[in-house]
Amino acid sequence: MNKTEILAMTPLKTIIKALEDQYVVHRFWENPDVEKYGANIRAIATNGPTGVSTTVFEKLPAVEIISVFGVGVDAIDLAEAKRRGIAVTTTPGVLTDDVADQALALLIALSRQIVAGDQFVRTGNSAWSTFPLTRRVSGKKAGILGLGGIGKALARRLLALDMAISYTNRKPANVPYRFEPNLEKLAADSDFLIITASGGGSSRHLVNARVLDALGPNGMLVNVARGSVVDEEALISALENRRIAGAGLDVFDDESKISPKFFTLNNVVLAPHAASGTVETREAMGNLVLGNLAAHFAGEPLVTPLF
Ligand code: 8YV
Repeated sequence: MNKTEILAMTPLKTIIKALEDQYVVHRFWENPDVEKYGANIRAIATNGPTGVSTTVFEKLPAVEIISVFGVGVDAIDLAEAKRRGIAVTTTPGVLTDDVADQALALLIALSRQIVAGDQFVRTGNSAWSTFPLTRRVSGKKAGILGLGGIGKALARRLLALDMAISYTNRKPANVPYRFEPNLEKLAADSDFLIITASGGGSSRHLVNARVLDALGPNGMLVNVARGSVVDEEALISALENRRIAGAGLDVFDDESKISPKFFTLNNVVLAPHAASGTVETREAMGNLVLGNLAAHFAGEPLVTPLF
């Protein structure tokens, strides 16, 4: 029997071999000319930030399923997928703890200047040399933007640090934290503003210059969600002019070419969109991508369908 043809949008390093064992895998990043081979593609495998562009999507008339290696679906035209009766699956649950861990790690690294301290020691300073004082984390006020599974997992971690937790969300959740519907007010009342909201049109540039000014010169921003939630120009200006104290960023506006302006700032801690990037989680995510594709082509119920 001929192998089913699928399209991988990005290298998906941990599962590409398994995919290639079972399917004819067209590698979009090496061969983006989908007109030439798109007619027989029955599935798309992609990750959260890459999704699939509308122009590629419309050149794939036979697609039945999009299996996402991640939870974000902001880079996929979901309405069009629904209209065409295409199933979409993600990898919910398995990355929640890692992303919450990364948010906490960035928050502490930023506030306690862990990266600068490492550089300080590596460049020959003794432990008795004077390193600038940092800012306490425990007992501070945290504002969480987006209280889904990841936001809640983060809140649990922050409770262990005796933080007072408030959040902005589309609607109040059944949690013992303070709901603040106004993001500017949340920022004004927070030492740390942490973004765990979904990306996409409805959250685009929610964190703008006004919100950053409300966070203020002692406030710090952490983003493990999507670069698009923040107005990046406004953020860079606020960081350059010390209108906020600092930012810990795992995500950026253009992740294929991160703005070099960040590299000259000493009040940022940067990570390469690595929040879900542990061996354990990437293995679990890969298994879900493979499992969803296998279930679909076996005519069985999908493991983790979005729809
Ligand atoms: C990426 C993510 O999928 O889940 C998401 O939406 O952004 C990440 O987990 C992961 O980095 C793979 O590229």
